[in-house]
Amino acid sequence: MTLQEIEQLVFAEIIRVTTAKELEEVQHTYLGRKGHLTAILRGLSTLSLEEKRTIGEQANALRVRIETALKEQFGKLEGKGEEKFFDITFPGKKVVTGHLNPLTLILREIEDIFISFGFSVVEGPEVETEFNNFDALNIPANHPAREMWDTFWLKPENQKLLLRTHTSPVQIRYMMTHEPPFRIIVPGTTYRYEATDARHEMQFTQVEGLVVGKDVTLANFKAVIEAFFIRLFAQKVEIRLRPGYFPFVEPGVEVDATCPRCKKKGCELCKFSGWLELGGAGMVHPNVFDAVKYNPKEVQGFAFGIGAERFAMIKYGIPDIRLFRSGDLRFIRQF
Ligand code: FA5
Repeated sequence: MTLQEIEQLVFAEIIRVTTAKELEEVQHTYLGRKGHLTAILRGLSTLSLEEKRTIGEQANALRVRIETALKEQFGKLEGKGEEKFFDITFPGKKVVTGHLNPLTLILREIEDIFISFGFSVVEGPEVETEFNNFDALNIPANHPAREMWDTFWLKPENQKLLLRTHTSPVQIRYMMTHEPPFRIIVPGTTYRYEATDARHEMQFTQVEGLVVGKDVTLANFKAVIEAFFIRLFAQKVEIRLRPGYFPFVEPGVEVDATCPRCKKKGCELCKFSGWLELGGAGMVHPNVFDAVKYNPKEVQGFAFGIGAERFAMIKYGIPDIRLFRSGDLRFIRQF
């Protein structure tokens, strides 16, 4: 077949076919291994240099046009002529969805509960100044209380920047830019340079609370934390306040709640004491109010700081805090 004959036939055939299978046959007839155009292209080597150039050029141009026409027609015929069978009883494909880390779940729940109590959710930076993390919180340099928080200092050391050891510096940031009365919680990541075990991580999460206004008392705090705990664990609990020392509160307390698992009978979770330690709290120290230029004679406030992983461990029965950031999908998929 000559190039002219091919050109006359092939395009008509491409348009005439009605199924993809027929079109494949046309493709095979002209462009297949033994196709008409392939034969001409293969025969080029036997021609003179002049013929090679002119015929070669024409043959290649024709091949491109045929391929374009085939492509277009394949597009039009897609699916035509094939019998379509749809089995409506065939089980659907399961859509694989991701899971939220239990830490995210507990933080959302904690935030929702406090929002329903009229609190606002506030955030602060994880890299803090020494002033906000320590000095303004009544923990001056060389004060032994600094040893309560093993700190990651950032270089260069003369800038006195650090990874916050607690969420309490956000108290300072917020009070310096807002006037009382207010109620806030501050969820956030915190860091301590300490050995890890089943209950301690170098990177963990705290939720700070701060309420400042006129006539705010520790009794208000006890009522709020009790209502919060009842909502989170959907059961009645008792709250116990023990004296505790934090330089930025006076008086300071350690907050315990009756163990939601054994209900005070004693179990592994509460180390057979019937009580679980939730965090620290107290009445904002006058020195802290001084640092943020509030008048301690006019306003009072309570503050608290609780460990979020601790709540998730209690609520979901997680035995080891290191699982949260392990990246182990077998852990995450359980939630
Ligand atoms: C504080 O960090 C105070 N800022 C809390 C506070 C705020 C007191 C406001 C008074 C007023 P503490 O170091 O105890 O306190 O930490 C509070 C909670 O954080 C602990 O009860 C614990 O649940 C959690 N936590 C502390 N260190 C770790 C750690 N290494 N890994 C996991 N959770 C921790």
